[in-house]
Amino acid sequence: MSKNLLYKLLAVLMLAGLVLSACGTPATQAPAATEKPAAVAAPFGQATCAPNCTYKDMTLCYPQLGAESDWRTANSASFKETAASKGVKLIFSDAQQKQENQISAMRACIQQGVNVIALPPVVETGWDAVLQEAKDANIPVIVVDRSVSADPSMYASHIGSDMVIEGKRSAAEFNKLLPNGGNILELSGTTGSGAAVGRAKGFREALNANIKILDSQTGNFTRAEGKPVMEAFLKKYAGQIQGVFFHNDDMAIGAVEAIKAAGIKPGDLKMISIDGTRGGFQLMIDGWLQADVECNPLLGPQVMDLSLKLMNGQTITKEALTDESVYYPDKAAELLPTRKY
Ligand code: GYE
Repeated sequence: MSKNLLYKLLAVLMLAGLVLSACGTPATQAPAATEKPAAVAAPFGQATCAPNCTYKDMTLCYPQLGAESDWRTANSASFKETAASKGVKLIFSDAQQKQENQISAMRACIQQGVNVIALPPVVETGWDAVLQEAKDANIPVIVVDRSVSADPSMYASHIGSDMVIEGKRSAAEFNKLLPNGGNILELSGTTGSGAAVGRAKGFREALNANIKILDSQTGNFTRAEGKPVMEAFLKKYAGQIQGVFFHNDDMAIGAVEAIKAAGIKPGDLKMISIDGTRGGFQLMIDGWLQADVECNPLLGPQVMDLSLKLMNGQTITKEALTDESVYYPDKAAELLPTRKY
């Protein structure tokens, strides 16, 4: 082969190499044909039966906070009865008003792999860690009744009453009952609970400036604690008060025992309470309460409806507050037989 021919052959080979490498795909880039489409994440909390899950597929955890009041008893019954009628498997526990018990009950439910946790938080703070654990396990949490201070991204929804409005409604009643002002006392609910915090806030925001709250003590939402708190109040403020505000009917019922024992007659003190239980209605009929601000505990059906939506991958409302009103003595006897709690 002549030198000339060799050069020509080499030049052709080099050109072919150049063309090939220009058409080829660089080694660092994977061929497009073998790329897999990115996996689309299922909506948070969606169950494997989605989109056809029914109530019978549902395991719902309800770590109830306690059994401190008639409101709470009705709330527990609402969950148990609704679950039984719909065929929902309900994991129910009673934390006896202790946050640590609610947290352990939640952890047991996470371990079991329930579909949804509905949490009625005894207090507002201290839920971040367990809410994160539920999130990591793909278990949505619906906050029920009282609120939590955690960031709303930590839970799926909050269903319950507007506690601030309940406080404002209570204040509006005192404004009407004591138009010339006066001194009142407050028996508040469990310290740090969303119900007590919200009611106290709304009450103070709407109370006329000429009505003074001389003192505020917790009765923990129970009859048992309402009575001694009222006894102590009556000793300390005898003759100085015109009214008492109760954060719930059970404390009012306990306190009325102390008030009766002190020889005070119905109507001598203006009294407003919250819940609208049968016990509260009876206090209105007997002349002790001048109004009872409604707080509805029958949340079972709504929570289970939202839980099913979550299981089926649907989006749900972030906050659902119940429509409520105020009851007065004039209709109390007529309405009492119709009361469900
Ligand atoms: O008013 C009270 C109960 O959180 C709304 O808790 C609930 C309150 C209710 O013990 O009776």
